[in-house]
Amino acid sequence: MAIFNGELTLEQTKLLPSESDIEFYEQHGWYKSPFILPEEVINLALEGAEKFYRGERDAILKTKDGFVDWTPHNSQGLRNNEFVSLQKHELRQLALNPVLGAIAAKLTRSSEIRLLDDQLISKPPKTNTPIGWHTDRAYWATCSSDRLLTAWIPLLDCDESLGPLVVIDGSHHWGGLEHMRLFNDPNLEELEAEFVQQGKEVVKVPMVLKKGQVSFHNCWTVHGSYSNSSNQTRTAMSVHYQDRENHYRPYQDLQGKEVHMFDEQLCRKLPNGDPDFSDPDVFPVVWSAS
Ligand SMILES: O=C(O)CCC(=O)C(=O)O
Repeated sequence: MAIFNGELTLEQTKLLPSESDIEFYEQHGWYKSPFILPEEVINLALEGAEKFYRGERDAILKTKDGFVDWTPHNSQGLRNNEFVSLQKHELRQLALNPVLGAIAAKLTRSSEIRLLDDQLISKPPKTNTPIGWHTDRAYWATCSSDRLLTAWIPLLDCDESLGPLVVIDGSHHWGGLEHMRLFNDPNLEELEAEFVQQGKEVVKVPMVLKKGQVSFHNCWTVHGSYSNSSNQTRTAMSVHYQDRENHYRPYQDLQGKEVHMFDEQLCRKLPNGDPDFSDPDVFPVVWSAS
């Protein structure tokens, strides 16, 4: 599939985070952008998402399991499909949009941003579709970097009734979140009560965004989302990015079992046998300062 990449226009450059926005991100663990994606860019992605849900693919992943891949045979609730940018070109164009890469580079003070992974997530109207509190970093334990981050891109105006992404302000500073792989745990209130008991301040910030705005969160920021109680389908793409220095490291869970990301099966290997997190076929550069 062709890779979409390019220079930013002067207008786009003006929309990048300022130094005080970057400091805000560092302090709070999240950032809401202004309008950065034109309507036609989002509409194209939405078209791609609809085709994807109808079963159309432009490319097939070389591994069949180890990743979440909703099909119409699964529940009619939450839809979650991983690494859709490797499978549908309209979604690839969104994931590799250089404006997103440039913002990610600014926020993490990085000289280069590569794709790490992505998810297409959809919540049908009026469905019980919460996503449990988790940190993305816990799922990417075999990454060496703490500068990984996610762009959450709703494909429509998203108010609280649609169940947008919710982040816990400042939680990326909490520590002890290495094993928080609770995406599928719907008991948000229970875990919140535990956080409070542990003396943590739980300030929840819903990412209420208009179509064309994007939120970014740090890989250690605790986040999840509530059900969609509206009459509309809430479709969003989460694009996960890595900085130039990120590379593979071995990692074990609390029981001593090796933890892996399925992405490791997709990419080429380094001479020492480790997965190469800079393989351009899987983890292309989205933005580079050079
Ligand atoms: O779409 C959602 O509600 C959650 C997405 C998410 O977990 C993420 O962007 O990392």
